[in-house]
Amino acid sequence: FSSLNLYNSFQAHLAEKSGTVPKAAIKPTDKSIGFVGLGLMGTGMVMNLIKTGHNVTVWNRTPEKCEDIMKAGAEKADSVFDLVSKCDITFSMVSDSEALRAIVYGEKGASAGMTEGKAFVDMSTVDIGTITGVEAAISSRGGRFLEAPVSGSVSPAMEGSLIILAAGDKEVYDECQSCFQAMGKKAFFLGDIGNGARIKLVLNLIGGNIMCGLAEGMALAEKAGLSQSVLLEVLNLGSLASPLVCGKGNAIIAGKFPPAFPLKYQQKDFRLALAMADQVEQPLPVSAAAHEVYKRAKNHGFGDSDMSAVYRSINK
Ligand code: NA7
Repeated sequence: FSSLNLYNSFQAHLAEKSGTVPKAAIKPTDKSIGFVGLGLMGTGMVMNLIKTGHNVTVWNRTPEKCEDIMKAGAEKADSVFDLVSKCDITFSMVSDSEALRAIVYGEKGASAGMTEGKAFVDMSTVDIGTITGVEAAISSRGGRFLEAPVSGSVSPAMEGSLIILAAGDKEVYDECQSCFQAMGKKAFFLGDIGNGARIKLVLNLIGGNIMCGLAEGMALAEKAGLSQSVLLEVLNLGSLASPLVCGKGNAIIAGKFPPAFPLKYQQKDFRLALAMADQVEQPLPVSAAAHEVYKRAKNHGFGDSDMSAVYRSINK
């Protein structure tokens, strides 16, 4: 029994415990897969699809970003229309609602390329109105639609350990299983369209609030002459320990904020979550204040830095 066998059986045991499928055991669907959006998230996600044997074609607005992916084995399409026409299932991972509308509508867009039975799966974080509009546009052409936003930032996208929050067409969800196993560690089916976006916004609202609290605490510690390193060590040993507190706390101490989750997207998600709260008449006074903190940080020029750069505009 070699150590590699032991490792693989350990991985399989871990996977069984956590409900995930080990990457080597994934049986890729024979459907042709399209992918739009080779940004920070999309690049890792596509690489994991390719590595697990999926047949992938890509399109990105800035075509140069397709080059490395093509070297890894993907084909390239000339437009979103071309991509959707060639593929059975097309995924998208673009920046925001506006970007999703830009790739779906219009004569070179995804809805124009839809025919009976094809599927479109959006994995971006967008507002609920945009998701329901896109679903209607895809369905009106005979296509099937699933929303599948993700929990997790760049590292989980690279590792294939995202958490996938899907809603909409259950049949498409089932057909996407090998892709979701490649990109994530667990996928949830949440029922009606909009529920994926809703839970994603709630999650990011919680994460953004925790980040603000951590940044204020770290700033207060420094102003009070306390060691931020000791504070973080204490946090990491106690009930508040989490990958977020540890990772973002270290970023604050190092003074380096490379984008794992860009601050501009954290601010966008606060905006969308506050709009959702308004619709269901849920007051969110703490989140409304935190949103202002992110808006100010964006105005201070930290939009493209990681969300933890909110510390910079708090500790002035
Ligand atoms: P990035 O790294 O900012 O990448 C955004 C992607 O979206 C990138 O491929 C962009 O193309 C694409 N994009 C943006 N606007 C458009 C328009 N108008 N048309 C077509 N394509 C567009 O974002 P992340 O990967 O970090 O995040 C993606 C999502 O996950 C987002 O919803 C987050 O909230 C969570 P480009 O390369 O700039 O030409």
